[in-house]
Amino acid sequence: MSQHLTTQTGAPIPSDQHSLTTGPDGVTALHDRFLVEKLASFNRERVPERNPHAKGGGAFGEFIVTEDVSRYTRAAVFQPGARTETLLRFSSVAGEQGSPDTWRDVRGFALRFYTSEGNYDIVGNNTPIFFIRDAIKFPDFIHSQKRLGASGLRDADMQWDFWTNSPESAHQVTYLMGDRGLPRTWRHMNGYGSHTFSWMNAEGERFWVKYHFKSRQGVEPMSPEEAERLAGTDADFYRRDLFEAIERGEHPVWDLFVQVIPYEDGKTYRFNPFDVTKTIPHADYPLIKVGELTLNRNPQNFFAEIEQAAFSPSNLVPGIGISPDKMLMGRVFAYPDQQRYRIGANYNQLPVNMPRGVEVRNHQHEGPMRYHFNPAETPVYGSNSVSPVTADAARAGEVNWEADGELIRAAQTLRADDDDFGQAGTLYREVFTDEEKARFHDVLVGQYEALTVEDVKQRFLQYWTNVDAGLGQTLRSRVAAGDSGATTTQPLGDS
Ligand code: HDE
Repeated sequence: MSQHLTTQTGAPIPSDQHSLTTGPDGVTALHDRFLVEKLASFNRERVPERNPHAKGGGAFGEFIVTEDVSRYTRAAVFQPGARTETLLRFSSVAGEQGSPDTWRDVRGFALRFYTSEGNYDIVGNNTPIFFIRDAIKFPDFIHSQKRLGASGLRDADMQWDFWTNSPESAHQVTYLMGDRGLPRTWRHMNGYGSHTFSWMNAEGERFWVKYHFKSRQGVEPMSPEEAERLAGTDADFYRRDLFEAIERGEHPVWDLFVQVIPYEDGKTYRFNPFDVTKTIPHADYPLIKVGELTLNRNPQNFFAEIEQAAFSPSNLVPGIGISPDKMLMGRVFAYPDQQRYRIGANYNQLPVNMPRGVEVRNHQHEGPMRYHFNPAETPVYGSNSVSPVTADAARAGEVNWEADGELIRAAQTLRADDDDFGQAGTLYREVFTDEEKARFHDVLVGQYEALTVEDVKQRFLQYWTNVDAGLGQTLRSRVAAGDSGATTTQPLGDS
Protein backbone atom coordinates (compact mmCIF):
# COMPACT_ATOMS: atom_id res chain seq x y z
CA MET A 1 0.00 0.00 0.00
CA SER A 2 1.35 3.43 -0.87
CA GLN A 3 2.18 5.78 1.99
CA HIS A 4 -0.01 8.83 1.71
CA LEU A 5 -1.47 11.39 4.09
CA THR A 6 -5.12 11.08 4.97
CA THR A 7 -7.86 13.00 6.77
CA GLN A 8 -9.01 11.84 10.22
CA THR A 9 -11.55 9.70 8.42
CA GLY A 10 -9.00 8.02 6.20
CA ALA A 11 -9.48 9.76 2.83
CA PRO A 12 -6.32 10.79 0.92
CA ILE A 13 -5.55 14.51 1.15
CA PRO A 14 -4.59 16.46 -1.99
CA SER A 15 -1.93 18.72 -0.43
CA ASP A 16 -0.41 19.58 2.95
CA GLN A 17 1.40 22.57 1.39
CA HIS A 18 -1.25 24.66 -0.29
CA SER A 19 -4.71 25.72 0.84
CA LEU A 20 -7.54 25.98 -1.64
CA THR A 21 -7.64 29.52 -3.05
CA THR A 22 -9.26 31.38 -5.94
CA GLY A 23 -6.19 31.47 -8.13
CA PRO A 24 -2.63 31.48 -6.77
CA ASP A 25 -3.06 34.89 -5.08
CA GLY A 26 -6.77 34.76 -4.20
CA VAL A 27 -8.90 34.25 -1.10
CA THR A 28 -9.07 31.01 0.90
CA ALA A 29 -12.13 28.80 0.51
CA LEU A 30 -13.91 28.00 3.79
CA HIS A 31 -14.87 24.65 2.35
CA ASP A 32 -11.22 23.57 2.19
CA ARG A 33 -12.00 20.72 4.53
CA PHE A 34 -8.37 19.61 4.59
CA LEU A 35 -7.16 22.99 5.84
CA VAL A 36 -10.04 23.36 8.29
CA GLU A 37 -9.50 19.92 9.83
CA LYS A 38 -5.77 20.54 10.24
CA LEU A 39 -6.20 23.95 11.90
CA ALA A 40 -9.07 22.76 14.06
CA SER A 41 -7.09 19.77 15.30
CA PHE A 42 -4.15 22.02 16.12
CA ASN A 43 -6.43 24.37 18.06
CA ARG A 44 -7.43 21.50 20.32
CA GLU A 45 -4.00 20.01 21.05
CA ARG A 46 -3.77 21.14 24.67
CA VAL A 47 -5.74 19.92 27.64
CA PRO A 48 -5.68 22.13 30.75
CA GLU A 49 -2.49 21.59 32.71
CA ARG A 50 -2.63 20.04 36.16
CA ASN A 51 -3.32 22.58 38.87
CA PRO A 52 -0.91 22.09 40.67
CA HIS A 53 1.89 19.65 39.63
CA ALA A 54 1.81 20.84 35.99
CA LYS A 55 5.46 20.23 35.12
CA GLY A 56 6.64 16.66 35.27
CA GLY A 57 7.82 13.54 33.56
CA GLY A 58 7.63 9.83 34.12
CA ALA A 59 8.32 6.28 33.10
CA PHE A 60 6.95 2.77 33.33
CA GLY A 61 8.45 0.00 35.39
CA GLU A 62 7.89 -3.00 37.56
CA PHE A 63 7.28 -3.54 41.25
CA ILE A 64 8.42 -6.87 42.73
CA VAL A 65 7.48 -8.02 46.22
CA THR A 66 10.61 -9.50 47.77
CA GLU A 67 9.33 -10.04 51.34
CA ASP A 68 6.21 -11.41 52.99
CA VAL A 69 3.82 -8.76 54.37
CA SER A 70 0.71 -10.90 53.80
CA ARG A 71 0.00 -10.84 57.56
CA TYR A 72 -0.79 -7.13 57.16
CA THR A 73 -2.63 -6.92 53.84
CA ARG A 74 -4.55 -9.17 51.50
CA ALA A 75 -3.89 -6.85 48.52
CA ALA A 76 -2.66 -8.97 45.59
CA VAL A 77 -0.06 -6.35 44.68
CA PHE A 78 1.79 -6.91 47.98
CA GLN A 79 1.64 -10.72 48.16
CA PRO A 80 5.00 -12.56 48.21
CA GLY A 81 6.64 -12.73 44.78
CA ALA A 82 3.98 -10.58 43.03
CA ARG A 83 5.24 -8.60 40.02
CA THR A 84 3.17 -5.63 38.88
CA GLU A 85 3.55 -3.18 36.03
CA THR A 86 3.84 0.42 37.26
CA LEU A 87 3.86 4.02 36.06
CA LEU A 88 5.66 6.70 38.08
CA ARG A 89 5.28 10.43 37.40
CA PHE A 90 7.54 13.00 39.05
CA SER A 91 6.57 16.66 39.15
CA SER A 92 7.11 20.09 40.65
CA VAL A 93 4.17 21.58 42.53
CA ALA A 94 3.99 25.30 41.78
CA GLY A 95 5.53 25.91 38.35
CA GLU A 96 3.55 25.75 35.13
CA GLN A 97 4.14 23.33 32.22
CA GLY A 98 7.18 25.12 30.85
CA SER A 99 8.70 26.11 34.20
CA PRO A 100 12.31 25.17 35.00
CA ASP A 101 12.66 21.84 36.77
CA THR A 102 15.19 23.25 39.21
CA TRP A 103 13.08 25.87 40.94
CA ARG A 104 13.04 25.04 44.67
CA ASP A 105 9.89 23.04 45.34
CA VAL A 106 8.43 19.87 46.77
CA ARG A 107 8.46 17.13 44.08
CA GLY A 108 5.56 14.84 43.28
CA PHE A 109 6.03 11.08 43.30
CA ALA A 110 2.83 9.66 41.78
CA LEU A 111 2.90 5.91 41.40
CA ARG A 112 0.38 3.63 39.72
CA PHE A 113 0.33 -0.14 40.12
CA TYR A 114 -1.63 -1.91 37.36
CA THR A 115 -2.66 -4.70 39.76
CA SER A 116 -4.66 -7.86 39.07
CA GLU A 117 -7.43 -6.33 41.24
CA GLY A 118 -7.60 -2.93 39.54
CA ASN A 119 -5.35 0.13 39.52
CA TYR A 120 -3.80 1.17 42.81
CA ASP A 121 -2.25 4.66 43.00
CA ILE A 122 0.03 6.07 45.70
CA VAL A 123 0.09 9.77 44.87
CA GLY A 124 2.88 11.02 47.10
CA ASN A 125 5.75 13.46 47.30
CA ASN A 126 9.49 13.40 48.01
CA THR A 127 8.71 14.57 51.56
CA PRO A 128 6.95 12.43 54.18
CA ILE A 129 4.66 15.27 55.28
CA PHE A 130 2.65 18.22 53.94
CA PHE A 131 2.08 21.96 54.59
CA ILE A 132 -1.47 21.88 55.94
CA ARG A 133 -3.79 19.40 57.61
CA ASP A 134 -7.24 20.26 56.29
CA ALA A 135 -8.25 20.05 52.61
CA ILE A 136 -10.28 23.25 52.91
CA LYS A 137 -7.01 25.27 53.04
CA PHE A 138 -5.49 23.69 49.92
CA PRO A 139 -6.70 26.17 47.26
CA ASP A 140 -5.44 29.04 49.46
CA PHE A 141 -2.07 27.38 49.86
CA ILE A 142 -1.65 26.77 46.12
CA HIS A 143 -2.83 30.29 45.25
CA SER A 144 -0.12 31.69 47.55
CA GLN A 145 2.52 29.64 45.69
CA LYS A 146 1.30 30.52 42.21
CA ARG A 147 0.92 34.08 40.88
CA LEU A 148 -0.47 37.47 41.87
CA GLY A 149 -3.78 38.39 40.30
CA ALA A 150 -2.67 41.62 38.66
CA SER A 151 0.99 41.25 37.72
CA GLY A 152 0.98 37.50 37.13
CA LEU A 153 4.22 37.31 39.15
CA ARG A 154 5.16 34.89 41.90
CA ASP A 155 5.60 36.69 45.15
CA ALA A 156 7.64 36.02 48.29
CA ASP A 157 5.41 38.14 50.53
CA MET A 158 2.36 36.12 49.54
CA GLN A 159 4.12 32.78 50.09
CA TRP A 160 5.47 33.68 53.50
CA ASP A 161 2.26 35.44 54.49
CA PHE A 162 0.41 32.15 54.04
CA TRP A 163 3.09 30.01 55.69
CA THR A 164 3.56 32.24 58.72
CA ASN A 165 -0.21 32.44 59.21
CA SER A 166 -0.32 28.62 59.01
CA PRO A 167 2.04 27.34 61.72
CA GLU A 168 1.24 23.74 60.81
CA SER A 169 3.34 24.34 57.66
CA ALA A 170 6.63 24.68 59.63
CA HIS A 171 7.73 21.06 59.33
CA GLN A 172 7.22 20.90 55.56
CA VAL A 173 8.73 24.36 54.97
CA THR A 174 11.82 23.20 56.88
CA TYR A 175 12.13 20.30 54.42
CA LEU A 176 11.47 22.59 51.46
CA MET A 177 14.13 25.14 52.42
CA GLY A 178 16.58 22.34 53.28
CA ASP A 179 18.37 20.10 50.80
CA ARG A 180 15.23 18.18 49.84
CA GLY A 181 13.84 21.29 48.17
CA LEU A 182 16.47 20.94 45.43
CA PRO A 183 17.15 17.28 44.59
CA ARG A 184 20.06 16.49 42.27
CA THR A 185 17.69 14.61 39.95
CA TRP A 186 14.35 12.86 40.31
CA ARG A 187 16.37 9.64 40.62
CA HIS A 188 18.16 11.01 43.69
CA MET A 189 15.18 11.47 45.96
CA ASN A 190 12.94 9.27 48.08
CA GLY A 191 9.20 8.97 47.63
CA TYR A 192 6.61 8.90 50.41
CA GLY A 193 2.91 8.13 50.55
CA SER A 194 2.97 10.90 53.20
CA HIS A 195 -0.44 10.13 54.70
CA THR A 196 -1.27 7.21 56.94
CA PHE A 197 -3.23 4.61 54.97
CA SER A 198 -5.03 1.44 56.03
CA TRP A 199 -4.33 -2.19 55.25
CA MET A 200 -6.45 -5.25 55.97
CA ASN A 201 -5.31 -8.86 55.93
CA ALA A 202 -7.17 -11.98 54.80
CA GLU A 203 -8.61 -12.40 58.32
CA GLY A 204 -10.09 -8.90 58.27
CA GLU A 205 -7.54 -7.50 60.73
CA ARG A 206 -6.75 -3.82 60.13
CA PHE A 207 -3.48 -1.85 60.34
CA TRP A 208 -2.37 1.70 59.64
CA VAL A 209 0.58 2.01 57.23
CA LYS A 210 3.01 4.62 55.95
CA TYR A 211 4.92 4.11 52.68
CA HIS A 212 8.61 4.96 52.18
CA PHE A 213 10.31 4.49 48.80
CA LYS A 214 14.07 4.76 49.37
CA SER A 215 16.21 5.65 46.37
CA ARG A 216 19.02 3.20 45.65
CA GLN A 217 20.70 6.01 43.73
CA GLY A 218 21.02 7.83 47.08
CA VAL A 219 19.39 11.06 48.22
CA GLU A 220 21.50 13.91 46.89
CA PRO A 221 20.89 17.64 46.73
CA MET A 222 21.75 20.22 44.10
CA SER A 223 23.31 23.52 45.14
CA PRO A 224 21.16 26.64 44.73
CA GLU A 225 23.80 28.07 42.39
CA GLU A 226 23.69 25.00 40.13
CA ALA A 227 19.89 25.04 40.23
CA GLU A 228 19.88 28.70 39.24
CA ARG A 229 22.27 28.02 36.35
CA LEU A 230 20.23 25.07 35.08
CA ALA A 231 16.99 27.03 35.36
CA GLY A 232 18.46 29.27 32.67
CA THR A 233 20.32 26.76 30.54
CA ASP A 234 18.32 23.54 30.74
CA ALA A 235 14.78 24.08 32.03
CA ASP A 236 13.95 20.40 31.44
CA PHE A 237 16.98 19.09 33.31
CA TYR A 238 15.15 16.47 35.46
CA ARG A 239 12.94 15.31 32.61
CA ARG A 240 15.97 14.88 30.37
CA ASP A 241 17.98 13.12 33.09
CA LEU A 242 15.31 10.49 33.70
CA PHE A 243 14.61 9.85 30.02
CA GLU A 244 18.28 9.58 29.08
CA ALA A 245 19.18 7.38 32.07
CA ILE A 246 16.48 4.89 31.07
CA GLU A 247 17.54 5.02 27.40
CA ARG A 248 21.12 4.20 28.52
CA GLY A 249 19.80 1.20 30.43
CA GLU A 250 20.49 2.80 33.83
CA HIS A 251 17.23 1.83 35.46
CA PRO A 252 16.56 3.67 38.72
CA VAL A 253 15.41 1.58 41.68
CA TRP A 254 13.56 2.36 44.91
CA ASP A 255 13.10 -0.06 47.82
CA LEU A 256 9.66 0.07 49.37
CA PHE A 257 9.37 -0.04 53.14
CA VAL A 258 6.29 0.37 55.29
CA GLN A 259 5.71 1.35 58.88
CA VAL A 260 2.87 -0.75 60.26
CA ILE A 261 0.83 0.59 63.18
CA PRO A 262 -1.65 -1.75 64.85
CA TYR A 263 -5.18 -0.44 64.36
CA GLU A 264 -5.91 0.13 68.05
CA ASP A 265 -2.66 2.09 68.55
CA GLY A 266 -4.13 4.74 66.26
CA LYS A 267 -6.55 5.70 69.03
CA THR A 268 -4.00 6.19 71.76
CA TYR A 269 -0.75 7.19 70.02
CA ARG A 270 0.83 10.26 71.62
CA PHE A 271 -0.03 12.50 68.68
CA ASN A 272 -2.64 12.23 65.97
CA PRO A 273 -1.21 9.59 63.59
CA PHE A 274 -3.49 10.83 60.79
CA ASP A 275 -2.01 14.33 60.79
CA VAL A 276 -0.05 14.65 57.51
CA THR A 277 2.18 17.39 58.96
CA LYS A 278 3.86 14.77 61.18
CA THR A 279 6.21 11.84 60.66
CA ILE A 280 5.89 8.79 62.88
CA PRO A 281 9.28 7.97 64.40
CA HIS A 282 10.88 4.75 63.19
CA ALA A 283 11.80 4.08 66.82
CA ASP A 284 8.07 3.62 67.50
CA TYR A 285 7.24 1.72 64.31
CA PRO A 286 10.29 0.48 62.38
CA LEU A 287 10.58 0.21 58.62
CA ILE A 288 9.57 -3.15 57.18
CA LYS A 289 10.81 -4.01 53.69
CA VAL A 290 8.18 -4.93 51.09
CA GLY A 291 9.84 -4.98 47.69
CA GLU A 292 11.51 -3.01 44.94
CA LEU A 293 10.40 -0.68 42.21
CA THR A 294 12.40 -0.34 38.98
CA LEU A 295 11.76 2.11 36.18
CA ASN A 296 12.75 0.48 32.91
CA ARG A 297 10.65 1.87 30.05
CA ASN A 298 10.21 5.37 28.74
CA PRO A 299 6.81 6.44 27.44
CA GLN A 300 6.33 6.15 23.71
CA ASN A 301 4.19 9.23 23.72
CA PHE A 302 4.54 11.88 26.41
CA PHE A 303 1.10 13.38 25.90
CA ALA A 304 -0.87 10.13 25.77
CA GLU A 305 0.95 8.36 28.56
CA ILE A 306 2.18 11.06 30.95
CA GLU A 307 0.09 14.18 30.35
CA GLN A 308 -3.15 12.21 30.24
CA ALA A 309 -2.25 9.90 33.13
CA ALA A 310 -4.79 10.45 35.90
CA PHE A 311 -3.47 9.40 39.30
CA SER A 312 -5.78 9.49 42.30
CA PRO A 313 -5.72 8.55 45.98
CA SER A 314 -9.21 7.20 45.35
CA ASN A 315 -7.80 4.43 43.14
CA LEU A 316 -7.69 1.75 45.83
CA VAL A 317 -7.76 -2.04 45.69
CA PRO A 318 -9.09 -4.76 48.03
CA GLY A 319 -7.22 -4.75 51.34
CA ILE A 320 -6.06 -1.11 51.08
CA GLY A 321 -7.93 1.97 52.25
CA ILE A 322 -7.51 5.55 53.37
CA SER A 323 -7.66 6.89 56.94
CA PRO A 324 -9.36 9.66 58.92
CA ASP A 325 -6.89 12.25 57.59
CA LYS A 326 -8.81 15.39 56.55
CA MET A 327 -6.38 16.01 53.70
CA LEU A 328 -6.64 12.52 52.31
CA MET A 329 -10.44 12.50 52.51
CA GLY A 330 -10.48 15.78 50.52
CA ARG A 331 -8.05 14.39 47.97
CA VAL A 332 -10.26 11.38 47.30
CA PHE A 333 -12.83 13.82 45.91
CA ALA A 334 -10.46 16.34 44.27
CA TYR A 335 -8.39 14.22 41.88
CA PRO A 336 -11.13 12.52 39.84
CA ASP A 337 -12.98 15.84 39.85
CA GLN A 338 -10.04 17.66 38.27
CA GLN A 339 -9.47 14.80 35.84
CA ARG A 340 -13.05 14.85 34.57
CA TYR A 341 -12.52 18.53 33.82
CA ARG A 342 -8.91 18.31 32.62
CA ILE A 343 -9.16 15.24 30.39
CA GLY A 344 -12.87 14.46 30.09
CA ALA A 345 -15.56 12.38 31.77
CA ASN A 346 -14.38 9.09 30.29
CA TYR A 347 -10.69 9.63 31.09
CA ASN A 348 -10.41 6.18 32.62
CA GLN A 349 -11.01 4.65 29.20
CA LEU A 350 -7.68 5.94 27.89
CA PRO A 351 -5.08 3.16 27.59
CA VAL A 352 -2.78 4.66 30.26
CA ASN A 353 -5.64 4.81 32.76
CA MET A 354 -7.36 1.52 31.94
CA PRO A 355 -6.72 -1.34 34.34
CA ARG A 356 -4.65 -4.16 32.84
CA GLY A 357 -5.75 -7.76 33.05
CA VAL A 358 -9.04 -6.82 34.76
CA GLU A 359 -12.37 -6.34 33.06
CA VAL A 360 -14.29 -3.14 33.85
CA ARG A 361 -17.90 -4.03 34.62
CA ASN A 362 -20.59 -1.60 35.77
CA HIS A 363 -23.75 0.15 34.63
CA GLN A 364 -22.14 3.51 33.90
CA HIS A 365 -22.52 4.34 30.23
CA GLU A 366 -22.37 6.97 27.48
CA GLY A 367 -20.85 10.43 27.98
CA PRO A 368 -18.28 12.25 25.82
CA MET A 369 -15.73 10.14 23.94
CA ARG A 370 -17.06 6.84 25.31
CA TYR A 371 -15.03 4.11 23.62
CA HIS A 372 -15.70 0.90 25.54
CA PHE A 373 -19.27 -0.27 26.00
CA ASN A 374 -21.06 -3.28 27.39
CA PRO A 375 -22.34 -6.07 25.11
CA ALA A 376 -25.90 -5.46 23.91
CA GLU A 377 -27.33 -8.18 26.18
CA THR A 378 -26.02 -6.41 29.33
CA PRO A 379 -28.77 -4.38 31.02
CA VAL A 380 -28.08 -0.65 31.34
CA TYR A 381 -29.27 -0.56 34.96
CA GLY A 382 -28.46 -2.29 38.21
CA SER A 383 -31.07 -4.09 40.35
CA ASN A 384 -32.01 -5.95 37.20
CA SER A 385 -33.25 -9.52 37.08
CA VAL A 386 -31.35 -10.40 33.91
CA SER A 387 -27.64 -10.15 34.54
CA PRO A 388 -25.87 -12.15 37.23
CA VAL A 389 -23.26 -9.38 37.72
CA THR A 390 -23.62 -8.00 41.26
CA ALA A 391 -21.53 -6.15 43.82
CA ASP A 392 -19.39 -8.39 46.01
CA ALA A 393 -18.46 -6.91 49.37
CA ALA A 394 -16.20 -9.80 50.36
CA ARG A 395 -14.19 -9.45 47.16
CA ALA A 396 -14.05 -5.65 47.44
CA GLY A 397 -12.19 -5.89 50.76
CA GLU A 398 -13.09 -2.30 51.65
CA VAL A 399 -11.17 -0.97 54.64
CA ASN A 400 -13.15 1.36 56.91
CA TRP A 401 -12.87 2.68 60.46
CA GLU A 402 -15.18 3.67 63.27
CA ALA A 403 -16.46 7.22 63.24
CA ASP A 404 -19.12 8.76 65.39
CA GLY A 405 -20.05 12.19 66.53
CA GLU A 406 -21.82 15.35 65.64
CA LEU A 407 -20.90 17.07 62.36
CA ILE A 408 -18.85 20.13 63.30
CA ARG A 409 -16.04 22.35 61.92
CA ALA A 410 -13.05 22.30 64.25
CA ALA A 411 -9.33 21.64 64.47
CA GLN A 412 -8.32 18.08 65.33
CA THR A 413 -8.51 16.98 68.97
CA LEU A 414 -5.13 17.72 70.53
CA ARG A 415 -3.22 14.82 72.03
CA ALA A 416 -0.24 15.12 74.41
CA ASP A 417 2.43 15.57 71.71
CA ASP A 418 0.41 17.46 69.11
CA ASP A 419 2.00 20.77 68.22
CA ASP A 420 3.06 22.65 65.09
CA PHE A 421 6.74 23.37 65.57
CA GLY A 422 8.17 20.39 67.51
CA GLN A 423 9.02 18.05 64.62
CA ALA A 424 10.32 20.95 62.52
CA GLY A 425 12.75 21.78 65.33
CA THR A 426 13.84 18.16 65.64
CA LEU A 427 14.42 17.95 61.89
CA TYR A 428 16.58 21.06 62.01
CA ARG A 429 18.55 20.15 65.14
CA GLU A 430 18.91 16.39 64.85
CA VAL A 431 18.59 15.42 61.19
CA PHE A 432 20.28 18.26 59.30
CA THR A 433 24.09 17.98 59.24
CA ASP A 434 26.14 21.07 60.03
CA GLU A 435 26.68 21.64 56.30
CA GLU A 436 22.98 21.33 55.59
CA LYS A 437 22.22 23.72 58.45
CA ALA A 438 24.62 26.26 56.91
CA ARG A 439 22.97 25.92 53.49
CA PHE A 440 19.54 26.16 55.15
CA HIS A 441 20.53 29.44 56.86
CA ASP A 442 21.71 30.85 53.52
CA VAL A 443 18.48 29.84 51.81
CA LEU A 444 16.36 31.43 54.55
CA VAL A 445 18.35 34.66 54.46
CA GLY A 446 17.83 34.68 50.67
CA GLN A 447 14.09 34.21 51.20
CA TYR A 448 14.00 37.02 53.77
CA GLU A 449 15.70 39.36 51.30
CA ALA A 450 12.86 38.87 48.84
CA LEU A 451 10.26 40.05 51.41
CA THR A 452 9.00 43.62 51.27
CA VAL A 453 6.14 43.73 53.79
CA GLU A 454 7.38 44.58 57.29
CA ASP A 455 4.73 42.53 59.09
CA VAL A 456 5.57 39.43 57.01
CA LYS A 457 9.28 39.93 57.75
CA GLN A 458 8.58 39.98 61.49
CA ARG A 459 6.37 36.91 61.29
CA PHE A 460 9.07 35.15 59.22
CA LEU A 461 11.63 35.70 62.01
CA GLN A 462 9.16 34.63 64.68
CA TYR A 463 8.17 31.49 62.72
CA TRP A 464 11.78 30.29 62.62
CA THR A 465 12.29 31.28 66.25
CA ASN A 466 9.35 29.03 67.10
CA VAL A 467 11.01 26.20 65.17
CA ASP A 468 14.28 26.69 67.07
CA ALA A 469 15.32 29.61 69.24
CA GLY A 470 18.97 29.38 68.13
CA LEU A 471 17.91 29.32 64.48
CA GLY A 472 15.80 32.43 65.07
CA GLN A 473 18.79 34.13 66.67
CA THR A 474 21.12 33.21 63.77
CA LEU A 475 18.66 34.59 61.23
CA ARG A 476 18.01 37.78 63.21
CA SER A 477 21.69 38.57 63.48
CA ARG A 478 22.42 37.76 59.85
CA VAL A 479 19.62 39.91 58.49
CA ALA A 480 20.51 42.71 60.93
CA ALA A 481 24.08 42.59 59.59
CA GLY A 482 22.69 42.86 56.04
CA ASP A 483 24.25 39.51 55.15
CA SER A 484 23.26 38.21 51.74
CA GLY A 485 21.82 34.74 51.44
CA ALA A 486 21.61 32.05 48.80
CA THR A 487 19.89 32.76 45.52
CA THR A 488 16.26 31.82 45.88
CA THR A 489 15.94 29.71 42.70
CA GLN A 490 12.33 30.74 42.77
CA PRO A 491 10.94 33.45 40.54
CA LEU A 492 9.75 35.44 43.50
CA GLY A 493 9.52 38.80 41.79
CA ASP A 494 10.25 42.00 43.64
CA SER A 495 6.73 43.40 43.89
FE1 HDE B 1 -2.30 16.88 45.22
N1 HDE B 1 -3.38 17.42 43.59
N2 HDE B 1 -3.69 17.71 46.43
N3 HDE B 1 -1.19 16.44 46.88
N4 HDE B 1 -0.93 16.04 44.06
C1 HDE B 1 -3.06 17.16 42.31
O1 HDE B 1 -4.62 16.29 40.78
C2 HDE B 1 -4.93 18.11 46.05
C3 HDE B 1 -1.52 16.67 48.17
C4 HDE B 1 0.16 15.33 44.46
O2 HDE B 1 1.58 13.30 38.66
C5 HDE B 1 -4.16 17.48 41.36
O3 HDE B 1 -4.75 15.28 38.76
C6 HDE B 1 -5.72 18.51 47.18
C7 HDE B 1 -0.69 15.92 49.07
C8 HDE B 1 0.89 14.83 43.32
O4 HDE B 1 -0.51 13.54 38.01
C9 HDE B 1 -5.27 18.03 42.26
C10 HDE B 1 -4.90 18.35 48.27
C11 HDE B 1 0.18 15.24 48.26
C12 HDE B 1 0.17 15.28 42.21
C13 HDE B 1 -4.66 17.87 43.64
C14 HDE B 1 -3.63 17.84 47.79
C15 HDE B 1 -0.14 15.58 46.90
C16 HDE B 1 -0.95 16.02 42.71
C17 HDE B 1 -3.72 18.33 40.19
C18 HDE B 1 -5.21 18.67 49.71
C19 HDE B 1 1.33 14.31 48.64
C20 HDE B 1 0.51 15.06 40.76
C21 HDE B 1 -3.86 17.44 38.97
C22 HDE B 1 -6.30 17.95 50.28
C23 HDE B 1 1.02 13.28 49.57
C24 HDE B 1 -0.07 13.77 40.28
C25 HDE B 1 -4.44 16.22 39.44
C26 HDE B 1 0.36 13.52 38.87
C27 HDE B 1 -1.93 16.60 41.90
C28 HDE B 1 -5.35 18.16 44.74
C29 HDE B 1 -2.53 17.59 48.64
C30 HDE B 1 0.60 15.05 45.81
C31 HDE B 1 -5.81 19.39 42.01
C32 HDE B 1 -7.14 19.02 47.14
C33 HDE B 1 -0.79 15.89 50.59
C34 HDE B 1 2.16 14.01 43.32
O5 HDE B 1 -6.44 17.31 42.11
